[in-house]
Amino acid sequence: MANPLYDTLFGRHAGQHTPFLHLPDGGTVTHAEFLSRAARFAHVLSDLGLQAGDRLAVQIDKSADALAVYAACAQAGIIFLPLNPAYTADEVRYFVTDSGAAAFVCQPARRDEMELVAKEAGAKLETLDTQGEGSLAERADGADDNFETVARSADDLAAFLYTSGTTGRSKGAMLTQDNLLSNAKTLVDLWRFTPDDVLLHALPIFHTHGLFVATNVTLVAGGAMIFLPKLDVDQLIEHMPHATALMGVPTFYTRLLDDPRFTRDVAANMRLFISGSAPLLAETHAAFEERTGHRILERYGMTETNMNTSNPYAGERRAGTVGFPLPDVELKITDPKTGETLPDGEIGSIEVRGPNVFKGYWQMPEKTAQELREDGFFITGDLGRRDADGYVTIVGRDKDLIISGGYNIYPKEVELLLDDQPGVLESAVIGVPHPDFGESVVAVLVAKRGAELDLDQITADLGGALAKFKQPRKLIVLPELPRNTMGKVQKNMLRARYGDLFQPQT
Ligand code: MCA
Ligand code: AMP
Repeated sequence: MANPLYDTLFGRHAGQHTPFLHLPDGGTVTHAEFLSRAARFAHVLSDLGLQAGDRLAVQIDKSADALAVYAACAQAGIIFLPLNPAYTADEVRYFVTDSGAAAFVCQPARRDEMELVAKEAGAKLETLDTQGEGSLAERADGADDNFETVARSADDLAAFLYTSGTTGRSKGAMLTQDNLLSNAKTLVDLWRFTPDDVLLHALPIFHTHGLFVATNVTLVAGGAMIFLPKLDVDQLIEHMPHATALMGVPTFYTRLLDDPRFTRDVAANMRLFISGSAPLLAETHAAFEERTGHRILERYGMTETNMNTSNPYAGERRAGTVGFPLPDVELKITDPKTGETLPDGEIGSIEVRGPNVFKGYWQMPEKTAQELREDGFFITGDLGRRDADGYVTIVGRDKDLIISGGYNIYPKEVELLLDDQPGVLESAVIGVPHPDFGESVVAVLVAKRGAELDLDQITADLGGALAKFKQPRKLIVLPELPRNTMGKVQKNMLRARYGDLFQPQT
């Protein structure tokens, strides 16, 4: 029976004994092996009672098995909800509960911590690690490796990805099969992926970039991946001579450039370097070309939309721009106040429409209506302009958002926790330039009258509540926050004042 996502990404490779994943230990997983593992997981999930349309939340480390669970969800019609392993139990509780997940798979080492989370959410708890251990893996070992694919249509939901909000409450972006498939097919054509491609994959697989862009594109093209657990420059340099393409956030490229062993020779077999998720500095673009002879191809996307724009494969890859709208994506620049379309060259709100645009936020009709217009245009919250020759440049954000190493941090979420700390009157969380992560988190605190702030205690408290990457790298105490005449905190003044906090001292 038809299931476009499963058939197009996975099913088409049935019976193929060619490599799909090259693992860092030298092992290889063929397409056929991968599909039988996925089928086993699909049996386990349906034996657990999960049916098409149910949500499966997973917070596990990257591995071939972890990817097979994604394929299993596609095959069984289950909505896949991946979560960053860095999230604390407090953070996870919200996602598992809000999504109404029928089951939750966590790392075996965190089972005790997550038992209560799963219980409160009414979700079954299973475990899986990177060594093929854990209750889910054990069940899969004994399951049948042939699973009858559950029929789904292109409009059915395939995944929920949670994206934080400016109000501090995360929203579950509902992505359909067609959202994912249309984008993957478009990117395969645009970036000229073929079965000969070997993608160096060092991104996490719980976000759009590593899961839907990198993995789906490779699967649609029928290529293979060198599947590394995380970014490790030693490993990138070791494996690059056997790869043809790399996708990374800008930190990948700055770290490669920081290593003198990364040379033109190391990159000689590569045909394409792609960057996204955060702005790539023009100087990184130039330094990379000088070192390797390659011009990085920068593209722009979002959790809610997959990819929206890309620099051209054959034409000029213009540094500092995110290129042109994808062939099936309409993009307009609008006045943030009136929504009127602005002429080329003017800065405004970036809005996009196309088969890539999500269905809405799970159980949040008002939020959906605020951002997704009735005519299908999605208000991205990014500010940009389009040149006369069509290149789009992102100039800033209309949303209060920090992007650190490609991870999004919504200041409001951190501020709400800081404001609850003993002695804190108010707080402002800002992003300041950081040489490695692009931006880094800084918190500015104001104490209540007569109170003495215990910054070590505050840091420790935040540590228990927030994933490490969201935690402020620095806490600063001021007598008051700068405000405009309307009483609004002027974060731009704080950003200017602390802009060189992480810059190397000369
Ligand atoms: C790790 N740490 C971080 C970050 N990552 N801190 C701030 N920002 C980060 N991004 C912390 C850890 O908690 C740890 O703290 C220390 O830094 C080192 O941890 P480690 O795991 O070794 O970090 P790393 O391997 O150096 O990771 C940095 C990284 C990684 C490679 C930049 O964060 C990464 O892979 N980022 C990619 C994220 C991504 O895929 N984004 C796409 C989202 P301590 O040492 O103190 O314990 S999708 C998206 O944005 C849209 C759709 C799009 O357009 O793609
Ligand atoms: P997320 O919500 O994690 O999907 O992050 C999406 C956001 O990342 C976008 O709204 C942009 O602000 C940012 N982003 C993605 N790609 C780029 C890029 N190439 N340049 C600048 N910002 C980007």
